[in-house]
Amino acid sequence: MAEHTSTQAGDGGRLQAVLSPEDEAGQARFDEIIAQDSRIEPRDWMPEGYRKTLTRQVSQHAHSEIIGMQPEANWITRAPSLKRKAILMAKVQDEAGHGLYLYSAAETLGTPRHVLNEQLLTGRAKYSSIFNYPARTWADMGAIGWLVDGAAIANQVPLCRASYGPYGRAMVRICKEESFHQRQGFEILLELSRGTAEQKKMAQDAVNRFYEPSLMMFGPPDADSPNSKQSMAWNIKRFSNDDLRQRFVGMIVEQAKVLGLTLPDPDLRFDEESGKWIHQDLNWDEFKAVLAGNGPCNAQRLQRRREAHEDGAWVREAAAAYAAKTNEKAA
Ligand code: BYC
Repeated sequence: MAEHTSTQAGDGGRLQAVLSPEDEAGQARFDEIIAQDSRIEPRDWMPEGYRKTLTRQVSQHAHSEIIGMQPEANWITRAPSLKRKAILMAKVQDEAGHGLYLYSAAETLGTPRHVLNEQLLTGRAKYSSIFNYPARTWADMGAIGWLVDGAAIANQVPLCRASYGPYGRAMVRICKEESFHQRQGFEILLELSRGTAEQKKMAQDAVNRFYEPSLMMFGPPDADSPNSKQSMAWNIKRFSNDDLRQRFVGMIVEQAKVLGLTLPDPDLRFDEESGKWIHQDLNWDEFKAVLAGNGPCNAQRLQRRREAHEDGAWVREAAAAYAAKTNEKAA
């Protein structure tokens, strides 16, 4: 483990990390597993950088699921029918479940959940930029399902093959549920698009507002993505941010036609020569502002999360008391 690692002056007087024989063997085994495209499990030796990167990505992902419940939960009481309400409630509950699988996967890397939660509540941890945009109309439930869950699927299906076992396995179930979410969003938009002129306008307006933020979910352009190269070398990420964004654009262009809606992008076209979709330049200044906490809803999302955490204190206390009692009895 890294605790055994010492440093000594190397060539030119620079300090170099020296691995203990135990670490050297661990590193060799780790490299072999990665080269075989096989899986690392929690008890396996892993480099500290790998552990850190995964803890960062998996916990950010978990936070995104939990914060991501808010824009939709906001519409449960205003869903237009009992059927829509039941479906939306099931979807929001699914997101809570995804958060739980992902926190559990992150904990296997050694950081306890209360620490991860603290990072979220104090605003130190990131979560997906998309959830800092407001859900203004019922049609936004359609646009979020179609575009946000659609982008999530495009990004997450390759993560089912992530080299870290608990993360990859959690992603399999999450992706199945995300597919249902995407379809329910598509179906909401389809119904609105085939409805009155006013309903169609509402659907188009929602797509207009969520198009660009959903493309930003894939992260910064490859040239500005500090983590991609190493994460791909470790078989955590399988495709670059731009490659996944491309796939997503190709997917929604066709689906928009079926919906009878347009994508608000005057530059959108397929370039035969490069085999790539050309889309408008995304507003990366806005993306940075959202990540820095200055998006339209950052403050509200965190405040609501803090309140929910406080409101849930009695549940945690009751669960801890029950566990203590059960342990006492067993002893
Ligand atoms: N928002 O080097 P990069 C869902 C950060 S779906 C916020 O490319 P990486 C859901 C990035 O963390 C959404 N931050 O990073 C759907 C890094 O920050 P630090 C969640 C972003 O990790 C429906 C920095 O920018 N999905 O949950 O290689 C309903 C540099 O970026 C974003 C996942 O989390 C962003 N959009 O690639 C409810 C999927 N993009 O930590 C819920 C798993 C980048 O270095 N995660 N950053 O300071 C991933 O696949 C990757 O972490 C990313 C970023 C593609 C997001």
